[in-house]
Amino acid sequence: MSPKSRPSAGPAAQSSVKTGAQIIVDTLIEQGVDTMFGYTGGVVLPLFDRLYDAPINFIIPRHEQGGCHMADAYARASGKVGVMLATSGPGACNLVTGLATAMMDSTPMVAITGQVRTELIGNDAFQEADTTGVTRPVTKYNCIVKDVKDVARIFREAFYIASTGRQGPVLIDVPVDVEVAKFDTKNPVEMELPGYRVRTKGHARQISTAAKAINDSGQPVLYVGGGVISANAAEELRQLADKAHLPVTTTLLGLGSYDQNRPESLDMLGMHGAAYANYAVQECDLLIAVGARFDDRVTGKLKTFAPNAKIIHIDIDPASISKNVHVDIPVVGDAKFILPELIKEVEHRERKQWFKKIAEWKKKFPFSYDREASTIKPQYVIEELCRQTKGGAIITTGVGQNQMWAAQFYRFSRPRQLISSGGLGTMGFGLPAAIGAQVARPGETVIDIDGDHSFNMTMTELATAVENKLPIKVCILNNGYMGMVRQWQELFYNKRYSKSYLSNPDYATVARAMGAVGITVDKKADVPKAIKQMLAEKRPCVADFKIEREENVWPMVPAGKSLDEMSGLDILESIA
Ligand SMILES: Cc1ncc(C[n+]2csc(CCOP(=O)(O)OP(=O)(O)O)c2C)c(N)n1
Ligand SMILES: [Mg+2]
Repeated sequence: MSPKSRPSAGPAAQSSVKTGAQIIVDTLIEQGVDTMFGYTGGVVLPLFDRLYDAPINFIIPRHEQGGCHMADAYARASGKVGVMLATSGPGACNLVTGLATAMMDSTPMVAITGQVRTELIGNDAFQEADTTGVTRPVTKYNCIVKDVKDVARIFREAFYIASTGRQGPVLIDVPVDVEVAKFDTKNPVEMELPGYRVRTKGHARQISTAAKAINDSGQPVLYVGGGVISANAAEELRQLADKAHLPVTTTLLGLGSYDQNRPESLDMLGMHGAAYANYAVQECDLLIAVGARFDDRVTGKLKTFAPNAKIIHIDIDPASISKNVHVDIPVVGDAKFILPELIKEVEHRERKQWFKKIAEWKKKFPFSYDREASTIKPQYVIEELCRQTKGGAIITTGVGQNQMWAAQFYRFSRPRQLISSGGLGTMGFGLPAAIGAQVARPGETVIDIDGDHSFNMTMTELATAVENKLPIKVCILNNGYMGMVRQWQELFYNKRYSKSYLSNPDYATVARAMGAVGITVDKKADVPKAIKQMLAEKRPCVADFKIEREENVWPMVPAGKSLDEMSGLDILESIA
């Protein structure tokens, strides 16, 4: 039915007496929501009825997990709160992976779930699941609304909690009788969060202590995480690095917070990070962590992590301080406020010896691969993508080797440019994330660099991209294998490739069947023109690159080893 022929909402929409469903929609609009994702079902019908003519762009995924990843990526790409709506029971349960993904990567999201009637809760009613129980560990906060008078307050609180402090997903469960109950909304409502405190400004003395440590350091490293991007503090970070003259390494989620084309960039650190970043961290005398949480993929063996370094940790989340690594100078607060204060007190230092050492490591161990190979190397596909998009595309990824190669070989220069599941490592994130990012940033080129098996998990969402006319590009680095698992089996299980191979469909045919463009690329010489065609397509486009099947990601810090105990350096050195 066209919007013009829709039956009107009627005079009830004008009155201050409103249903819970109408209050929810009004609160969403008040919170600035103009786009949301959701899937219908019995107990959310009153809410969907109110959304019928609401001024909200509504995207329907093919599976609630996909919708949750879309809302997550929409938030990461836009800086706004992502909103996802699902029905009770199976719909709500399908959100769990998406919520856990958002939780681990601190994405601001509000998930709304319908629930069975209040009087039926606990009765094993049809499509009943204990949604707040199931999602408690994977949300920053969740609650069930039991009374219509609380709807507006709880929804405002949800947006506030999701988007302040260490951001994260909040879930509100709404029984269907609360959606239809009426309430007079003429009195204003206030949030009631007496126990929720957010520290924004850092402690002045701690900031001065940090500045002194930076000024005194001969071999510092700035170690930056996704928190700098969430805080919209990339510009302040650049100014700090510039003024104090600091080399900068980032985590996977921190990529884009600092322009990788700048000479001070050490690129990504950690398990598959740059050798020069890992060596610099191991040899530094001062590690300045900003919005990063010392994840095990970053630190390697904790006991020997940055053994000579004094550690400064700037973070909004007090619970992250000294959680994994002992911190000498903690500064709790928002990087957006703290970095300008720090900049005032730091001084320029030449650090000639230190930068010389770093330049030597960079020269000796760059990210590299066999450029002369006759097969399609995945790294070549990504380098060519980066070249043709001039490093300007928004990149989403699957999980596995594809994700690590994307991080190593695309050059990120601005925040919110890489959208990847870091903490949870969720295969199937890439395609729905590309959709969410493209919805958030309509004019930009959005490319999902995916693994074949990651793509298999949520490829049904290609239909969502087609339906919404989103010109996303999907580059499948198709090695047939669950490549990262195969790599571990090669290195640690004597090449016993147990259950890490599955046959795949012909992706170009799948894409065409869904109304997208499909391209198969099986010759190295065809890579540039296939990418050119893909970038020119107005419709969603899937390019299936049949890559070298047993390529490995180097370097690699084997689990439990120190950051400087990298494998594969001999390979990098020999082809550098
Ligand atoms: C949902 C989910 N299930 C299982 C895993 C474990 N896992 C990590 S990487 C990987 C293989 C990924 O294969 P593919 O998407 O083809 O990427 P490749 O490594 O080949 O680039 C698996 C199974 C995961 N990360 N997520
Ligand atoms: Mg694969």
